[in-house]
Amino acid sequence: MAKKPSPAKKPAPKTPALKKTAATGKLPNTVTIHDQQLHRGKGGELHQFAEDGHEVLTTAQGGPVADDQNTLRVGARGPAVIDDFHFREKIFHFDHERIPERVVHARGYGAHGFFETYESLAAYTRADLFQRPGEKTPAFVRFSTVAGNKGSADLARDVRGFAVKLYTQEGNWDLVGNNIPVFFIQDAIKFPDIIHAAKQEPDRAFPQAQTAHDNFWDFISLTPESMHMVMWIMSDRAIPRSFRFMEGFGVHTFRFVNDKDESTFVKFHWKPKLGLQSVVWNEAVKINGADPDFHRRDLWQSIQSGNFPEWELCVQLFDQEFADNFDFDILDPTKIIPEEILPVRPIGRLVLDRMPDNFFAETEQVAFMTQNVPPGIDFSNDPLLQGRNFSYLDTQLKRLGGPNFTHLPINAPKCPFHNFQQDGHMAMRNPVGRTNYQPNSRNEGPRASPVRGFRHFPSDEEGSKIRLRPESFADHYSQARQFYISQTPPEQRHIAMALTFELSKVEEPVIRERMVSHLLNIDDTLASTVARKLGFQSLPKPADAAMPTRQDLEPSPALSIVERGPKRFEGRKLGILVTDGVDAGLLKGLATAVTKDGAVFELIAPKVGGVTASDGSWVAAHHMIDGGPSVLFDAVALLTSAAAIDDLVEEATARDFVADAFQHCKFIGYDRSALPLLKKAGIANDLDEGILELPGEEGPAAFVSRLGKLRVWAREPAVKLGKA
Ligand code: HDD
Repeated sequence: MAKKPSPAKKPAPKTPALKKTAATGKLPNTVTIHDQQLHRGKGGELHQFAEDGHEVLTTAQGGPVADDQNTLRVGARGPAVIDDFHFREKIFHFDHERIPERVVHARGYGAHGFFETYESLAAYTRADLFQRPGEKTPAFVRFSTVAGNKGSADLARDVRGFAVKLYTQEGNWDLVGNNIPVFFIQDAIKFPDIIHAAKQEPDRAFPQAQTAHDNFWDFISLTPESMHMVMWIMSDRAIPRSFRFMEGFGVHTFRFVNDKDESTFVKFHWKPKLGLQSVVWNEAVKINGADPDFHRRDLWQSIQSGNFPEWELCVQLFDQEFADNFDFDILDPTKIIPEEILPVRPIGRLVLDRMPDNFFAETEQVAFMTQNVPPGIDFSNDPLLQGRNFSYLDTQLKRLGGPNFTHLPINAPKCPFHNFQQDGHMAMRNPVGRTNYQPNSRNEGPRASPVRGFRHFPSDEEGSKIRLRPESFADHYSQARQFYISQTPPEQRHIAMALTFELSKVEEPVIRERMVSHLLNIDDTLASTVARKLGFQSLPKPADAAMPTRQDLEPSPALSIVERGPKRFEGRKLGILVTDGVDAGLLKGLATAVTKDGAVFELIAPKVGGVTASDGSWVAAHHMIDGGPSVLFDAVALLTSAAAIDDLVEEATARDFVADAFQHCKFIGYDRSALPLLKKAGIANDLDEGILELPGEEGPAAFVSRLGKLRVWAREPAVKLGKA
């Protein structure tokens, strides 16, 4: 029989000392209740403390809780009883923790920062944030992948969302862009189709966060307008090294409108200060296993360590005459204007310097909407943009549960705002007073202002009401080709490899064939390489094209990541594999050189506790080898010792560490004692210009200065992976 627990000792009830002090007439700052001296907060509230000094745990209603670990039951082994209101509330709240994840861009990560204006753009726009040089506007940015669910891995091959909320003095401006300047479709009515096709297939619910499946390529191969976007997502742009090394694009053509109601077309670009960088596919696959939060961790670590990521906002400005003479329709979101034709102009910088206090409250609940624009920024007739302006409000209502999502601090404007909206679920800002309408004869409340308010650009529009794609949107291949021929040879190889991989996962041969027929309209070599790698016996006929592919478009080097890479190792991470007996001087020299270049390093050792260096000092490690594979680093160094190398060579993960760094074309610095490891990894006979002995003649600084190139692409054709 269960033993009856002895009743808890009750403290003797005491009368609280709540007398007002005679001198001030105020309540005293402390009150004694149940033998405890309680302090009053500013609002007169009493702070209760548990016996160990922590604040007392309470229910959501504020009631102090005596036991949070045992449900109320009859006897020690008996049934639970219904009057356990504390358990009921705790489990009720837990059961309701989730809100619907975003239908696209579910997995994301955000940070706070500011935007700083370089110069007045008053000639082009009346938007307040662009009037004064040096003006700082608070910002929140959310990066995301598109197709995967909230818990998917960061290195999916996918478009990255780049959504920026600027809390301007004239309300929030949301520039909801991507890291790719074009889109799959030209008309918003096709959005549900492309997204259904890209996400996991509905009967089997896989594959997750991948486009490598039949539904996606079926849709794409039947949608020629996607071909330009396909080139981008099969390029390394879709596997960025980090959010910090990505460009962002507003994609659509927008308008700037000035005080005189004159309009200038504008395209927005975000350029990362540290240059562009991506990983290779084999690396991405391994990162997803080693650290599915690789991009999150990178942003977190860089901001927490004070290395604030930064982008310049650049614009391409043009008038109607340019638009009329440009090769393609500026309303078509599957087209770019090459920077070589219309240079970008930097107009300000975005700095991310603070992580959210709470992921859910901020990153999850932030609600971006393309229709959030301040006076001075307006839309073009891009049919994709117009559809987006209609769609985003719905999704926020669904996700956040009611019309008052703008009351959430992350979504509320930071400028004064006044209107007559009231009530609704969870209204947290409630109007006071009698007058909740206008016009009113009490002279109360805010008024609309034709001068200060948003005036839609009064463009002249006319035409019949029809469902018709314009002729000017009909060229689907020319810019796809231009993108492809603008890439360096390794980047072109990666596109062919990506297409081959994705199509190899397609089960229906007819889809593969249809895709290759489109590639024939883009580039013959690309098409035949993919066909050969897929094992085609012969090439299909080129796809029917509404317009022939233009061969006269010049390559645009601005489209290449390699061409736009950094010159320095700044902002990157070196992985240093160390063993007992590591040369203490060399390690110190390397660490100093890396830090001096604005980069960071992490140490990987056989045991995470660390190693004893040559001078007897203890060096703590960040990772054990199994937990710190080389895919997590931009370059690696092998600082071993003759005494420890034999054991290290026996570690399969140590061999992988080196072999992966090699096949991913990374720089490898090594202490002479590490040669047996290079041999075991099968690369001792392939020492190229990226594999450097340390300390080397000029010392570690010279090694670090080489790392700015990031990869040794010349090695790639020698690695099996890269063979075309
Ligand atoms: Fe979208 C989210 C970017 C076309 C409908 N979109 C969403 C996010 C980004 C983009 C970055 C995530 C925002 C966040 O972090 O919360 N979307 C784009 C770009 C597009 C685009 C660059 C083409 C140029 N989107 C697009 C179309 C539609 C939508 C054509 C519908 C007509 N997008 C949505 C949405 C989402 C969304 C369903 C899901 C979650 C959300 O809005 O807040 O409404």
